[in-house]
Amino acid sequence: MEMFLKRWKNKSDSINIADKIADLKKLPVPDHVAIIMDGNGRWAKKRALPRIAGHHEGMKVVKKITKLASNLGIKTLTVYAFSTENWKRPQLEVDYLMKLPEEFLGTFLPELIEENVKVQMIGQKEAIPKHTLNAVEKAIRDTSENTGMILNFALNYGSRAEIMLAMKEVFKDIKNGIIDENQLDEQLFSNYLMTDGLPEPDLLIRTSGEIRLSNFMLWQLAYTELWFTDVYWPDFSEEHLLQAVFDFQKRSRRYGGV
Ligand code: V07
Repeated sequence: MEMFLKRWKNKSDSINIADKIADLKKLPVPDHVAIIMDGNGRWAKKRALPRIAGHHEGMKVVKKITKLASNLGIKTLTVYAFSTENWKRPQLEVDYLMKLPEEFLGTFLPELIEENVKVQMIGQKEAIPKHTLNAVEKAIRDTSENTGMILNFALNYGSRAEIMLAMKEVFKDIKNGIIDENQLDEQLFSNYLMTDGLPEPDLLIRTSGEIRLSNFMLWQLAYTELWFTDVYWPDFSEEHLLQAVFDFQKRSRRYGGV
């Protein structure tokens, strides 16, 4: 009996979600969604688990949300996996985090290829351990011909560092006569950012009740709709993403109506 109820519940849940996806697709969905996946440590603490248990649970949620985003027709999903500030965490926690890309891709890369997802990354590669970078770069190579959703990992990413690096490249190109300083405008400058080629996010989601940007995509978020929830990232469900997209469409209708 319990088994039957559980199966029935799951079935009705998924029908419900399929209906919601179909409904949301009747209106424009955001092309680019960016997510600050906060609250993994707090999720673990609440359950008296080690912080790494929260990170591991959070990684599983990335897989679930990637699949849904792809099904919704979102063209780019950027997820903030590791900030330049995160190096300050205890060494063992950093070591664990740096194994997550390998674990994620070890089980999920075949599915990403199957789903036609293209993996990319933004962030400074230099400080990332070789074993981590090798796994990420293999995923980027193996999916480079894919034409579906771009899954963009922000890994060792910080927005001010990104802007400073861009500025230095601009100076270098001006000095070497590759560009003229009179040519420099917002459009040309944005080509020097790590997000070159990607549209700016239409929707930013941040979990876990923090109402800040925390050095994430400062340039790119200038016109982005912001959506916050108190839910910890490991508790973020399909319903939450559907709600965020629904709210985004509601706002677009309000401002879009002439
Ligand atoms: C990380 C899980 C999600 C919550 C935030 C912190 C912990 C997926 C990746 C990943 C990164 C690159 C890649 C494939 C997967 C990841 C880190 C942390 C460092 F190519 N989740 N996740 N990387 N968390």
